[in-house]
Amino acid sequence: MCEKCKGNYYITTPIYYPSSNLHIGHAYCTVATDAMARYKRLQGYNVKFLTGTDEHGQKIEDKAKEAGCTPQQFVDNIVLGEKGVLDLWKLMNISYDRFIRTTDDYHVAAIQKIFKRMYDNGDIYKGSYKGKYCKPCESFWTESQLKDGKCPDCGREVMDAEEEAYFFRLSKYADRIQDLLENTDFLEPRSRVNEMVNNFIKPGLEDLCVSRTSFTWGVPVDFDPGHVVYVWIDALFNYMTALGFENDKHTDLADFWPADVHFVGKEIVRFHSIIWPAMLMSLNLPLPKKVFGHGWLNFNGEKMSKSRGNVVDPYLLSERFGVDALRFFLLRTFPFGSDGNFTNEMLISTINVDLANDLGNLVSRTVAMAQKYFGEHLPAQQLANPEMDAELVGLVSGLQAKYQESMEHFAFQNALGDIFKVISRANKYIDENAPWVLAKDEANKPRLARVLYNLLETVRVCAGLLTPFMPATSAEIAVRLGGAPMDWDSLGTYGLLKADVAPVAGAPLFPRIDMEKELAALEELSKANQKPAIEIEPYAEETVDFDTFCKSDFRAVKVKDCQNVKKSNKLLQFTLDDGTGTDRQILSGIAQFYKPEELIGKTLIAITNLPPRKMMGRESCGMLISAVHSVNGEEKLNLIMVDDAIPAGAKLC
Ligand code: ME8
Repeated sequence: MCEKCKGNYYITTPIYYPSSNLHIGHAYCTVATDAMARYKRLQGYNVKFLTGTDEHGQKIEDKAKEAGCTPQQFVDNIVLGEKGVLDLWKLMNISYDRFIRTTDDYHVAAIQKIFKRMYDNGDIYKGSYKGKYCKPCESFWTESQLKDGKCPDCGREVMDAEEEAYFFRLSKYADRIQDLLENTDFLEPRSRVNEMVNNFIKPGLEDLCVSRTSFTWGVPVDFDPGHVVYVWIDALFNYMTALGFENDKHTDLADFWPADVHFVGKEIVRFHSIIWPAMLMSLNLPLPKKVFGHGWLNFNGEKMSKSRGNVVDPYLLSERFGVDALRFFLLRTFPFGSDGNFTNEMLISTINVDLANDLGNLVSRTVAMAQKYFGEHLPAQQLANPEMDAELVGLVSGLQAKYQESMEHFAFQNALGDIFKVISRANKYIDENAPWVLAKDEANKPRLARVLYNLLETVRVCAGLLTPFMPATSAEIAVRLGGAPMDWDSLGTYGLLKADVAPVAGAPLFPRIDMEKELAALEELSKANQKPAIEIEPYAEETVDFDTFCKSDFRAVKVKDCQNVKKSNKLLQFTLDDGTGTDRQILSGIAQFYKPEELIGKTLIAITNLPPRKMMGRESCGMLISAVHSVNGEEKLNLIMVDDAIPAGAKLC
């Protein structure tokens, strides 16, 4: 630790599943962690901010298979590829100090040692697992833990699972965990403690299944081939392997463990507040000082999910509104511990009200007036008016302490709320003191200079305290204030801006947005960006030998007539010219996709040597060939239509 530092501070985000590109919900936690890390650095702490990706597990293996690549190629693309995880954190100005990937060699080797240590100390033992498995969550559940027979975390269907597996003696640690949760501040907010104790500990903690044999994309259990380590063990220990636990790649474990805080979303609090401390207890390791479970962002009242097509794209939003505005909005609007509802209207209105009107106007009016009335710099001769100034000066002087109190409790919304109260008060102070009236009389110049100084000093302190949230904006404001000091100590003292400050004008920091036009533009963009989810039928696994295939007689047929079949919603009855001179009748269950009249005259393909079948009392001699797929879960069907120049009866071969 350096001599000047206040101490070391270790903060982490969850490591993200690179199963698809990240959305604004993921960015929410990372932006919050970044704000906290920057705040601690501003205070003078030696900060280690860890983030990364959690790359193993069946979900990734399945997705890679679907994409036709190896799991490693699949995750590499989402982590390192264009607009991938690393690009996103760069765009969002995330100041992480270390990025871990659970596929990193040093982490894999460390997890093997950790697993073996718990096996050797008797906390991991071999048994057989029978239960329910939620594939998307990669979680095993007992019957009693299910909610209405479904996964209690995500509400999706679970499947039966049985396999030989290793177990971790979680039950052994139940009392110690309950004590930790109930009698310390380990887990916050407090409401999450009740949730954990009542839903998981009181019903009885069962031993945890910690290995899998049903897939291979994971850390192999080196002493028992065929088993891979449960992805949550692999994932949770990232917080320590990234510092050098059980590896030589890093060497800062002694400096930074135990972590000061893990920020995690509410659905993974269970893993972090029960399983994680139990495993650390098993290895006699110090526990992290705190786990904070933040809420979820919904979009227009619905859960953000790719399948619902409502995922908010951080790239698009940053491009249109700027990264700082987006970062600010996320932490200004939603209390960190609770769920929030993201809407584009709220985003635009926050930018217009707080950033364009309040902050942006304060900066540009103050700088413009200083330049207009005094030219290059303010005169040092200034006249205070305690009666007029006391309230604003008092608010600015006390701001840092209030802000610190909120930041220490991760109450970002309150910290920002306090800053913006001061900004509003400063705008009111302009109206009360009417600099444009003071400017009319030369004798009032010292008073005018002090009014402008008070405003510039207010801007300095507010902008300085905004640094963790809007780093680029704060840096720009420091320039506009002629290189004003914004270090932590200076932000707690009123009057450190030089009296003869030379402010610098610039373009509006946050131009006002036309709400209606912007909403319409976003709507258009989101439509254009929404890729339909197309699903195709799985390919047949069984092969057909060539001679059998050749027996199928495919022919071009022309539709002479087509009718709905009475009392059937599905069937169409076709009268077809098949080139033989005798009409052929085929019935086809495609009435929901076509109106009979639109098919008359078309040339289709039929397989003609199927045995005749009766449908609704009518004979069908063959089958029409069509292509099927589904879009966003809706079934689609297209008859195969060919060039009308192909004569009826032409054989396909
Ligand atoms: O859970 N609003 O990864 P993940 C707020 N790999 N937060 C959200 C959100 C939303 N709409 N959607 C997701 C994992 N998150 C594990 C973590 S840590 C050892 C392993 C948050 O990519 C979610 O709550 O599914 C979680 O904290 C984080 O994004 C990563 O989610």
